Amino acid sequence: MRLSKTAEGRPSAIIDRALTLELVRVTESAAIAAAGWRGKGEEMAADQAAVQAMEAELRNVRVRGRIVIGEGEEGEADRLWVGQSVGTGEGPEVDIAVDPLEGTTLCAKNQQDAIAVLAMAERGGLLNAPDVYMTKIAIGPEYPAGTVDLDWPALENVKALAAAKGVPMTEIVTCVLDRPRHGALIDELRSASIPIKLIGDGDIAGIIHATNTEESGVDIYLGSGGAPEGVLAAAALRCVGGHMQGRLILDTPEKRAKARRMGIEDPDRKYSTEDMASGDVLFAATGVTDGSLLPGVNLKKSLIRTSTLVMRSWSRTVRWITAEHAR
Ligand code: VTB
Repeated sequence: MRLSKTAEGRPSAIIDRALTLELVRVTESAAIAAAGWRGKGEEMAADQAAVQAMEAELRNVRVRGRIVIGEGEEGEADRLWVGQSVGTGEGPEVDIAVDPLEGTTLCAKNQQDAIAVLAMAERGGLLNAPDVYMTKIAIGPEYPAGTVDLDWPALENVKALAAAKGVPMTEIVTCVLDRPRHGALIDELRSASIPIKLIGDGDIAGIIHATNTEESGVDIYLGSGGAPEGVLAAAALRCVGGHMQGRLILDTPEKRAKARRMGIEDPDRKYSTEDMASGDVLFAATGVTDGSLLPGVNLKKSLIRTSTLVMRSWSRTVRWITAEHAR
């Protein structure tokens, strides 16, 4: 993955860099728990195992943490609900977004790219997004801001990106979640022979790939996915660079009311990466199944090997940590 040496802002006095390793332990633990459920067709059980392990490991992290993206609202989820306090209760006040098992279906079917994910920021640094859909667009850091726009038609974005990259439109690889709701988008792209990498789940990885074209082959991410995943992807992009925009899809009065309860005043707001994840941000993801982003948990006879990507926005440090855990 490319590194930009132009760190933004200042090192946070709040977030201690030693916390990065603490976060690795948290996502490792969730991934190992979920790995026991790979290929067993039990999405709920896999998710519950990851949630339980992540919550338990978070208790050891020296922060006064508050979950802002979690498993549901208080009363809806038993663990890692929005508003839940986590951490030892000492140390910095931080906000935490979690997806203990991103891609439960991928894990249940033992398919590529299930990951355990967590992001941490200073209090107030992560958008408190309701569990609704979000339309998203993302490209890499090598393009100037404004190269593409969420409000332009898909083909216009592909055209603008092709011009900026200096290649024909038909060489711009788009990444889209394979869903019936994307029928019109897919038809539009196909009508101009634009290649589409259709993914079954896992748009956090899809968005990260769009920022890392040389390795992933993906130029742009388009379409709608979960809003919580959108905030987690924005946290990742603050660390690796890239441009992302998102807008919540609040198409019913219930969803708008829920968003309002969560502090969202303007239901039509177009969010930038910074609007979704600001200040100093840490991001960690551990592979559950083998994938394009990370190898999965490797259960060996006497040890368990995990692979984790952990990064920090201030320093733009990207670490790939392979760990061996005794069984
Ligand atoms: C995406 C994807 C997730 O949900 O956000 C998607 O990243 C959106 O919801 O892995 P739908 O499945 O309803 O389209 C997942 O696929 C599952 O959480």
